Amino acid sequence: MTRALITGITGQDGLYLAELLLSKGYDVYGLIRGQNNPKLDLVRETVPGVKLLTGDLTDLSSLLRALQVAQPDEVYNLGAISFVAYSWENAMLTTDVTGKGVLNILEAVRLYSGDDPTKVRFYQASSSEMFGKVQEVPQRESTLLWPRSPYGVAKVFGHYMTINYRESYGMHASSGILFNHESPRRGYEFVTRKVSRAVARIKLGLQDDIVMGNIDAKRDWGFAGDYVEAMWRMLQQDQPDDYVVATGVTHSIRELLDVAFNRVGIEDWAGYIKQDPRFMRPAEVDLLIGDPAKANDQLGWKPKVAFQELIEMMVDNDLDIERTQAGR
Ligand code: NDP
Ligand code: GDR
Repeated sequence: MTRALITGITGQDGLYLAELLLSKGYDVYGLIRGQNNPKLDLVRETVPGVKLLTGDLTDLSSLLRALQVAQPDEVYNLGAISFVAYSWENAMLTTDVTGKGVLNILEAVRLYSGDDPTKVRFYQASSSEMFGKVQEVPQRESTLLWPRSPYGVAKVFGHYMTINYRESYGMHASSGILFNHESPRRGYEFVTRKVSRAVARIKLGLQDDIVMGNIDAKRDWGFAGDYVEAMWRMLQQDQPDDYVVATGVTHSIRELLDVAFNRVGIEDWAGYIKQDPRFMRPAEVDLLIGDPAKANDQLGWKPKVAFQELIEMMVDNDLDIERTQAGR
């Protein structure tokens, strides 16, 4: 039985990846932090087959202990402070977790692996946010990185550290440069989920408007359930490598608003939107669009869920949640 350890098990991707690996017959371990993590029950209910271990990416010894218990063949490092806006207000914490945390887990895996650097296959959750002020359209594996946020800078550190451990020690370490991916499990702080919930609440008469930041930014949005499949495929390759994972299609936040409001029968949404500098970023990433050709060719990976279907799925899910809560 293949054994896997996932950091970030309480997050959107951790849950989808755990479901995927369990469905493939893996023995799955998840790293959970804190002495009373509020998401513990959610993980236990969603993926009851996962064995939970306590640990934190800032604590090297906790990572070593987790590796010794899990004895994994594959490690997926999904743990991070992942909200870009938050990273300006907590730049050092973001650096410690999202940046240095990668070094900690790479070092833990190296020490755990002893004389066999390929004993464990390692996946690093890199991000399109590393492209920041984009130097090429669309963005591919070779595009120059130009991060625009403390989060993006921390991810660049983790990305290059992963490459460095591969080149220095011969580790089977791969980095997935994933573009935005969403789902009904997305955190409410991210723009798609903020919009899907607010639109559901407006439709049900529970909310009057949505206060937004920059609605002209463009993102290449895919479905998280599709993207975890690409992570797994990377670790099944004979050779470790880096891959862009994206749909190759970009949409503005205005288009996101169009699809979400149309789903509940509202065509003219302008009157429901307020803008507030509070949600504007000190440096914005204006346009992201990925070229997934390498992942298509080498991993045989293709996204299945397109933008409109994704947003409609999220709005429908939030309508159900809000209706249930309002009925209580
Ligand atoms: P989430 O924000 O949903 O999940 C982040 C996870 O990291 C949570 O489980 C969180 O645990 C955990 N975490 C936070 N701090 C620590 C720490 N100090 N030690 C260990 N774990 C910690 O993110 P996603 O699931 O959306 O993303 C997964 C990964 O992929 C992240 O690294 C993210 O940066 C990256 N990524 C995401 C993209 C996306 O569009 N979703 C795109 C590209 C990259 P807790 O619940 O305890 O806070
Ligand atoms: P992003 O996602 O920063 O791309 O990072 P987010 O959904 O937070 O923002 C996308 C774009 O929407 C604009 N925006 C708003 N964003 C939020 N959150 N709230 C608002 O009210 C709002 N109004 C406009 C933003 O300015 C931005 O342009 C996500 C995270 O999952 C990262 O961890 C991951 O690495 C990248 O995607 C790829």
